[in-house]
Amino acid sequence: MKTESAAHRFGRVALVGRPNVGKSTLLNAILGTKLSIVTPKPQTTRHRIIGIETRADAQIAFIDTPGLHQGGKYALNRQLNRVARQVPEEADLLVHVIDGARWRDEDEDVWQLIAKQSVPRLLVVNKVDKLADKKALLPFAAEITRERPYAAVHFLVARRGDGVPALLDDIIGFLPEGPAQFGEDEFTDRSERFLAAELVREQLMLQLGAELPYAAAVEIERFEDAPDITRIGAVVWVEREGQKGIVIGAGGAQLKKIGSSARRSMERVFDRRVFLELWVRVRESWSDDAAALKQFGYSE
Ligand SMILES: Nc1nc2c(ncn2[C@@H]2O[C@H](COP(=O)(O)OP(=O)(O)OP(=O)(O)O)[C@@H](O)[C@H]2O)c(=O)[nH]1
Ligand SMILES: [Mg+2]
Repeated sequence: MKTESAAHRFGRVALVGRPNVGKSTLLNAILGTKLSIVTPKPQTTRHRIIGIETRADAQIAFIDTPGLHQGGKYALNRQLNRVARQVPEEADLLVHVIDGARWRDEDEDVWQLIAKQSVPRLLVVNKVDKLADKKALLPFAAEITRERPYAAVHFLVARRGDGVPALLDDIIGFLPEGPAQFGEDEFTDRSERFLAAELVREQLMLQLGAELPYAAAVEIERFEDAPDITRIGAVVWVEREGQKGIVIGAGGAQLKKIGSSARRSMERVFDRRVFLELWVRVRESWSDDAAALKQFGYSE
């Protein structure tokens, strides 16, 4: 019997959903590497980040997005939602991620957004490990899809990678035929400089409580590659003098802890030694200031 190899496929796949449902966790699980930062707090992702998966038969450019949300009142919130709203327009396939068997108003907002696109939509019910009653899943999915035409539904535990290979196979089947658009060894559109800033912000979000994670932005001032080490200098911008003290901590202990965790993540991701210096500075109400958002790389 003659075997014919399937045509090569290429497509852009947007990961969309409200904040905190596991979009970035899913991206990292698909790529098998850490690209997008993940924290238990909503509004972790602030940028459109492309992660490229290259296989023999297909190349897929996954686009991670900020969670579409209600109620945010600052220019930063509007910018995050602007990115979340734009991305579906450039995708060949939309993957809508939700958290367990719950459908909130913000999930409905995402559906309303993607329903306008003429490309296929997949529903990913993530975090099914948290559900005590797994029997509720199928009736829930049937109810959601009755009036909302998703092309398929997948149940996932993105944090453990459960369900990810089957989802990936399904995604490839929906993509148009076409040649690869990125080099074989390219895995993102983002620079190491960008990833370094994100890894510092991840530690700020993980280690600081209350409102501080939302008041922090990171700007890389120095990024120098030497043969044996990369030297990175970064500024943590906060909105008020009092926040500066919290980030620095007694005797500088908090900032030191943030810095050493971020440095270790960078060494893992970049696979080389890193020397990291952090400074904390105040930029009054930056998250509601268009010029500051631009300076910190939030508007493209
Ligand atoms: N129990 C469980 N937790 C998960 C799973 N996937 C992700 N999480 C957790 O959910 C939280 C949010 O994950 P993220 O990947 O940052 O979510 P996101 O949708 O990218 O969030 P934003 O960037 O804020 O929009 C983190 O604490 C993850 O570890 C899962 O399958 N099961
Ligand atoms: Mg995210």
